Amino acid sequence: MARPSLRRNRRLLPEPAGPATVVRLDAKAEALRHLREGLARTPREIACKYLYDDRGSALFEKITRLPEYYPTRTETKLLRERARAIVEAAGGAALSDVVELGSGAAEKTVCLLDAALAAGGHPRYLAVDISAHALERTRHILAAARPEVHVEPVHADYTRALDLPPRKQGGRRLVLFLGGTIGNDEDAEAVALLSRVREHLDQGDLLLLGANLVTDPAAIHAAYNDAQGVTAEFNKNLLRVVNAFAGSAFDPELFDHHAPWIVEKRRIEMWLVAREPMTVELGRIGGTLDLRKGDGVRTEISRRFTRDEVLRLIDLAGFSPERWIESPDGRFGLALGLSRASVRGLR
Ligand code: SAH
Ligand code: AVI
Repeated sequence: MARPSLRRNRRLLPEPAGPATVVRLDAKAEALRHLREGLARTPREIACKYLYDDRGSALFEKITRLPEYYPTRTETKLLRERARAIVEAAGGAALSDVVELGSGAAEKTVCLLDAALAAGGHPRYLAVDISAHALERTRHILAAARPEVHVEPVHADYTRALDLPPRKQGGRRLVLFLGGTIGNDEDAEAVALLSRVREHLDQGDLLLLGANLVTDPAAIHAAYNDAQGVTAEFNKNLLRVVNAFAGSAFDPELFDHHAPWIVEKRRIEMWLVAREPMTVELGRIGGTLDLRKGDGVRTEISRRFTRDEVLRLIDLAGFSPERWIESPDGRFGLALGLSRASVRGLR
């Protein structure tokens, strides 16, 4: 595959008006720079966090209900069956903060919150997500279903910074990172993120990490190539998000969804592949992107782990493995880690 030309254009961002705007513009300038760098890289890449605008979040929810998409069903069942034991290990009534990264619609979090309430606790729930739509849904669902739980939405990109409200005095914190979202990162990013999480924890606080495990490649492939084409739509929607954000002119209909299982890397990769030669105006990203027919942009990796790989990741980030819970079909695992004083880091 030949590299595309990525000609720079030096159009400037509008001048910042005041301190709050400066922060927002910094974030925007940084995002435009990342997009520019990603499209110039081999392979070309757009970060998967851009999949989740309002429409993308709604499409993801639809994916979780597809017959082919097994991870959500498998993890939900595990959590329902083991919620009591997890909450007991996390302090029972002393569990005062449940923090969830990439909370989505938080549908499966309810069973953990229920177990904490049943143990006599009154946990606050901090839902961290890049999608305002997903956070609003969470607030709605929980306000109706569990009015006794105080929900605090934290609208943030956890790859940039993780600002959490101060913890409640005296209680324990449990951080949830579910859905197998850890598999959307390479090791270095995953360890960096979990290490940042640990900075918000005291010794004895816990992390519950959900991870997709290595299983039958046909089942994995089907989960990302569903018959109804919802995943294809979810993938193409990313180009609409980038257009809206950066003023670029990608035409999603000129791309095919491609999601192969990469055996040697034990991961699905999602790509958008050009159906015909094109030159795309990149708007505020700068310049244009030349693609030939068959050229692709990678939009997500979704890894499958072994148990030992998951335990190693949490260990490197400063969590001592406490418990491993695996689905009977071996497709999904939950690692419960206890926050330690020290981080090993990835060497
Ligand atoms: N935990 C839910 C949702 C998983 S989908 C589940 O298990 O079903 C991944 C979620 O992470 C989405 O809600 C998405 O909006 C959020 N997300 C992805 N990248 C993010 C980032 N960089 N910062 C914050 N949230 C992010
Ligand atoms: C959020 N994440 C764990 C999903 C996954 O399976 O990697 C996102 C997704 N991509 C395509 N389908 C679902």
